[in-house]
Amino acid sequence: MSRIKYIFTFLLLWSVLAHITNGQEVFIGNVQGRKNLCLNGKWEYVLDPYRAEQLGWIPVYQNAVPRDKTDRVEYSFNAAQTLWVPGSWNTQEPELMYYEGNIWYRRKFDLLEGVSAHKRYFIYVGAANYISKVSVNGKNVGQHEGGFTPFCFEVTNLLKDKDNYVIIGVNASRHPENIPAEINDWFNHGGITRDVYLIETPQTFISNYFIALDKSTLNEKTRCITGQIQLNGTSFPKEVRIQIPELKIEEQAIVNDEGVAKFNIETKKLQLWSPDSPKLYQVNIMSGDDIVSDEIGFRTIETRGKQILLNGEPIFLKGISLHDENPLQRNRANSKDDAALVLGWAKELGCNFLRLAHYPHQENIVRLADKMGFLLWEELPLYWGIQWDNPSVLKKAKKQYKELIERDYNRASSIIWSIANETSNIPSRNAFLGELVNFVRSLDNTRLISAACKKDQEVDGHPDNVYTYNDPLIEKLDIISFNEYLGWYGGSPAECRDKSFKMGFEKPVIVSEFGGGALQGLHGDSLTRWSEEFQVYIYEESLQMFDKIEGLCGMTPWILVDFMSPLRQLHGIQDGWNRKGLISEKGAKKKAFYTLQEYYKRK
Ligand code: GCB
Repeated sequence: MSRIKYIFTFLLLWSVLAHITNGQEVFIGNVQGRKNLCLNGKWEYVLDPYRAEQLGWIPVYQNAVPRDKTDRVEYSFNAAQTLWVPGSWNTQEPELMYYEGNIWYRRKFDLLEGVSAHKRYFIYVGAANYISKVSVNGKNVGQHEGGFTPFCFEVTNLLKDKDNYVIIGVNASRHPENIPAEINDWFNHGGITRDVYLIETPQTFISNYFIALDKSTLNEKTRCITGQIQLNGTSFPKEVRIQIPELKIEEQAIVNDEGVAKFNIETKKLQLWSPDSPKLYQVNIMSGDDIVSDEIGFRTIETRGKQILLNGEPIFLKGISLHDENPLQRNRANSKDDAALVLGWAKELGCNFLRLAHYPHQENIVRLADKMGFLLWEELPLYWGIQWDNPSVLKKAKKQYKELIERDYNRASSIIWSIANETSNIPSRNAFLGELVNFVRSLDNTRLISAACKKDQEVDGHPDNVYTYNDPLIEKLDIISFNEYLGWYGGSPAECRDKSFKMGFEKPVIVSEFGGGALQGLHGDSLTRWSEEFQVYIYEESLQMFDKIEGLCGMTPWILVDFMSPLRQLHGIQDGWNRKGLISEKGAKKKAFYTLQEYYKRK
């Protein structure tokens, strides 16, 4: 072969392989709708608090076994203890309760149908907190940072028919340059906290799709569904097909050189999605021999002056805040049952809206919200102590937001992206969050953007009776949101009567947090701290105070259920739980649950 021909062949081969390389992070949407092998269950684990790997010992990911009786290998998965995946490691073994270091997990698997040369394979992890290193059959395939969003690595050339193993090293330590940073008011559940799958796809496959109602056609007889399908592979078909059987839609869309197909489809008699009527349509997407089906609802969300409009009509968001925890099991929520437990309580409370605080929750809850008719506020853990002037932190925030949007874009329930919680109005934060707002809007213009802000008085230190909101960040947001704990942190509930509100912007308002703590079963008069009666008193006064806000469009009181928090150590009362829930960690309702339920009945 001549030198030129050789180089040309090499380049060609390289460009082909560049598309199918192990270790490449690929986003695959709707994993439950794919052919997959679920790898949930018992995984063996090796504890590695001092990161022994860094000492140059045999790397754990190589899964070594002694060659003979003289050989030294100082770890073994074979006789190791096991942890459940998905699950928080902390509550599975007493000695892991406050462990935040490294744990290496191993899981063996066989491919029942054998490895196919015509297929591609990916390891998908719904979430692992906080940094994960993934290897398959002794080869590193990639690393992911961020504890709440999914990730996926290609492993096509690494698999055998039998005796495969995947090792995932998870590190849960907290650092100032992480998102979230070092201190939070929630439990830092470590480990592989969401589902793990091996996904099988054709050579060219539908990696993701973004489908929504075109809001400019809301009032037309033929409303349009608009979208984009992303293919992944080395060569693409000319067209993809989109079917919505119930609407008798069967359309084709042209695929461009990047594997992207855009479409705009006219519909007749399209029924809109709303909390009262959470209508979902089966949507099938087909490309060559790949087919993915989903259930998608169509709605619009926008603001007009001080109103929030769902499908063009003003709506009041009767909400509650949630952490992504199953309190009964002291675990990160990770299943459909976990989602059903809390959404059942929220329905009983009379809610049509939920704040999924303070980080992306499991996909099951978002999908169930679509089915049950809840509207959602979703957010990233841009919480206390973020390094606003560190460009690598901004990069991480963008990546985490992209992963969240890619996962949930097709969910009608999700209507608000919140970009931060209780951050101070300083130039570096304004620049960081300003850029993040632009980034989020550039990825998704089908939702509203907000952030839980603080009142001006918290920054200038001169509280008075008129609470003002002039944070310049609000200029870039669609909704004014703030957390307000008068009566619990400072002041007494009675002072709520003296307060009024001045908004510096003509925008709708959502009170994103308020409330106070109570130990379920502890009774006293309404001035006795931690009693259920005190919590009721705070709710009664706060609700009357917030009702005075012109443009109040909703609220998400803090919080539905008591949640684990190492910050909360008051013995006999908190014992590691933040007690602001309306329901205890054992599932018993406190009196204030009924106070809010009554208020929502009247709204
Ligand atoms: C807040 C935070 C939330 C805390 C809550 C509290 O403002 O946003 O994460 O848990 O107050 O209980 O103090």
